[in-house]
Amino acid sequence: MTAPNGNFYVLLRARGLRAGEAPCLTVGAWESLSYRALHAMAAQMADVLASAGLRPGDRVVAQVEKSVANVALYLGALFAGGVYVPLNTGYTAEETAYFLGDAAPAVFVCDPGRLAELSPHARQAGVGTVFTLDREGGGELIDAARRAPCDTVVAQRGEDDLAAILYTSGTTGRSKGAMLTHGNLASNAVALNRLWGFSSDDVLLHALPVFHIHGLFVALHVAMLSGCEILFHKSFDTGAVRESLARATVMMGVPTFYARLLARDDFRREDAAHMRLFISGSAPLTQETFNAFEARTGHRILERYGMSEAGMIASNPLDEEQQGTQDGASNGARRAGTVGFPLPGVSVRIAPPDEGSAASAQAPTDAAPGATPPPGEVEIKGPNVFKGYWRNPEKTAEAFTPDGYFRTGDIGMLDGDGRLCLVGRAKDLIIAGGYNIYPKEIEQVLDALPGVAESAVVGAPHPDLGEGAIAVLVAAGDPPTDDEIAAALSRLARFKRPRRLYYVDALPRNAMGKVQKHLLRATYREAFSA
Ligand code: MLC
Repeated sequence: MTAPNGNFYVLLRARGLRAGEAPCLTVGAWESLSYRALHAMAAQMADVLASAGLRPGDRVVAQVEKSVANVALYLGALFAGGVYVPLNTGYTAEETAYFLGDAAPAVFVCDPGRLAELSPHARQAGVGTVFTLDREGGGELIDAARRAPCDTVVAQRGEDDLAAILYTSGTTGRSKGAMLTHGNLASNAVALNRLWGFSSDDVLLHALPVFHIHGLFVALHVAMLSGCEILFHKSFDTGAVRESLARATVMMGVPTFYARLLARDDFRREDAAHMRLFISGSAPLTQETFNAFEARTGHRILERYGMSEAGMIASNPLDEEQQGTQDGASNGARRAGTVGFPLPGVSVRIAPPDEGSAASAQAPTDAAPGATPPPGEVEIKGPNVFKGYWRNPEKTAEAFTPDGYFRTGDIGMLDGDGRLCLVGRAKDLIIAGGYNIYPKEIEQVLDALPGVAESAVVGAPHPDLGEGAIAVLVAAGDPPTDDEIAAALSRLARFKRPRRLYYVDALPRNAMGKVQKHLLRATYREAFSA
């Protein structure tokens, strides 16, 4: 007897083919691709990848703009049993070279405009085939796919086999690839689809990038499992999004989406009247935005919590009335300041705050409703949790507790009802507009500059992006010119570059010599208020 195919694509395809001619991806006002057509395109992509030498388990690195063809490429990679590795299109050639070297893909797909600068790096990394795909979804890849048959058989995969690698930068050293399995993707997609009440009557407004877990997995998987229509925006444009709300029923976004909608005077209650649900994630949603959005539209934004290593972990309830406490009283309201309850099957516990120090002999406390342990690092276990970091057993071992919980690096607490509230981060991380920025990476570039003795990069509250990066420098002799600093930072993607620079005589340090970043955050908290 053959084992059932654990390839997550089997499930997506079955639901998609059931939806048949129903619209799947709608771009602009008219152009709609049906579920049947999208899955035919995915089969053709799979054939092209396999013909290029891709074998199950091989990586496909994609660094392309958002397009329908990009979605078909992702599905085609799963179909062929490949491991999909999406990259932010903002990465510089130097950054991309690192990812190619680390992932060692059989196939790399990039924008034709960047082919000349990236193909030497692909060659050096031993990439077998490079295809181009442009922002309109045209290029060699799609040309080849159009000529390919669409009767390919979905590659056999086990639930524990890799489906994707998502790179996340680290607090030290280079980026690590979080390995997600077919089982990880399936468990999360099915749980969220139910939890958020998706049906084929929904219309999802999709304006997120598709190189991150939020836009690629959470949004697309949940919608595709229900066979609903997806209004596929290339990027977040408030005017276009406001217009689309009249046709949509659900939107998923980062807090910046909500802040930008609220910044428009013409965004009114009527605009959101057709919507059943607004979901926010990837960065903390402020109480102010939550309240202002409710006052303006009558909608209480549903905040959820996740990360590349674990997909979604917790979510506020969909139903404002039905979620009951142990004693049956209603506590269902989506609450600002909490990310809700752990997803079904996901265990969340809070490690003692000083875990690892000599003073801590206490074992972590289990998440028991009714108890209110003090804040500590959030640790999780469940079918959503990744398999480890790609080719990095050391970082993998560090990331898990001896009893198999993943250390998230976020500081949180569980309230008496079992809701998770995040209060800070153990890891040194800035989240700007939903993009993670790791200060260490920027500090290394600044510290290497002649004229810089040392630097510290921290986040300051930013009205649009939530947080913005600022750099505090200590000069050694003549400080570098603005042009020298800009030239050095040009090695990094633009979104990572600090938006403000300050000079000080010395960085504040504690008795152990560690830079006290909380003091810098306090000193520069008004950096973006002017
Ligand atoms: C763009 N820029 C940013 C930025 N986005 N800088 C810091 N942070 C960001 N998020 C910079 C660009 O480099 C550029 O710099 C300038 O801003 C204008 O670029 P743009 O492309 O015109 O920006 P815009 O369209 O306004 O984009 C902002 C945004 C976008 C918020 C709409 O960043 C976005 O879609 N964010 C969503 C990110 C996301 O999906 N995250 C999910 C991660 S998954 P210059 O120098 O050229 O002017 C995850 C797990 C989970 O976290 O739980 O979901």
